Amino acid sequence: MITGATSGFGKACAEKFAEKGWNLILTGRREDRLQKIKNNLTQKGIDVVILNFDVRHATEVDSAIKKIPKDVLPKIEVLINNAGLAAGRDAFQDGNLDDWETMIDTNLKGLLYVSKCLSKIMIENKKGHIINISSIAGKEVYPAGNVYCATKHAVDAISKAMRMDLIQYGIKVTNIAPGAAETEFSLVRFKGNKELAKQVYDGYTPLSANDIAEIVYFAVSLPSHVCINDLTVTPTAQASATIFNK
Ligand code: NDP
Ligand code: 8X3
Repeated sequence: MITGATSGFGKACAEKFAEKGWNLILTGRREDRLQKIKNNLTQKGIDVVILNFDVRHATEVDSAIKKIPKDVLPKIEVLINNAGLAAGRDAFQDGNLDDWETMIDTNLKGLLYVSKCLSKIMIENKKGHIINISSIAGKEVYPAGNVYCATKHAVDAISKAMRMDLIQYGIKVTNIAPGAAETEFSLVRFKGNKELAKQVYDGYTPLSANDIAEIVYFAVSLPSHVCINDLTVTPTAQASATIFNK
């Protein structure tokens, strides 16, 4: 199951896992995109369940997960908690409260709601692997990154906490912390401003969504006794959240 599969890392993970023959549960708010991805993968022989919901609302999460067909539940092996976003890049004192709520509700609370439901299914199944997509922003703080960085630090912390509590059920938890990757992320962060979004990736080669999908797939395909706890990946031209070789 991949949250936020309509774009970027989530869509690339869907394509990578499908290429390897995995059946998928794909989620997101943009139903047209989910349907298009489903049609494409179904033609390749992959079974795809799409769940159209907003991770910010616990009741929506709960009722969407209840729609997963009963025969699919025992087959759920992996949850990729990917849905997330940055909204704005303002100094703390100028922060927009709606942006703050959106990031906290999506990146932290949404991940918690989905994981609570799925961890129960994985406990029933007596196996599972939860991959949390955090960020370099969960390892470091940068100017005007404030609340986004706080939500990703929280993902880092909750990954450690989940690993401790789920260890007794043999469930793996992997935290992945990417640096700059060119997806729709910056377009969303800068609210559709294409020029500002483009500037983020000017002068160096950023990571691609496919790079992250390769890494997620690698983490999932390791033997059952091996668990990558935490993995930070940046473009070669990025040494920290703020140091780039441009
Ligand atoms: P994209 O904007 O390309 O994709 C984000 C995905 O999240 C979309 O599929 C979107 O689907 C989904 N999403 C956002 N809000 C919600 C919501 N409320 N409910 C359900 N789904 C939602 O960005 P990326 O692929 O880059 O981002 C994926 C993850 O990676 C995020 O958690 C991001 O913070 C993280 N990340 C990104 C980095 C980058 O540089 N790109 C680096 C490090 C981490 P829809 O709009 O259809 O709901
Ligand atoms: C996305 C990468 O550096 O913009 O999480 O926070 S960064």
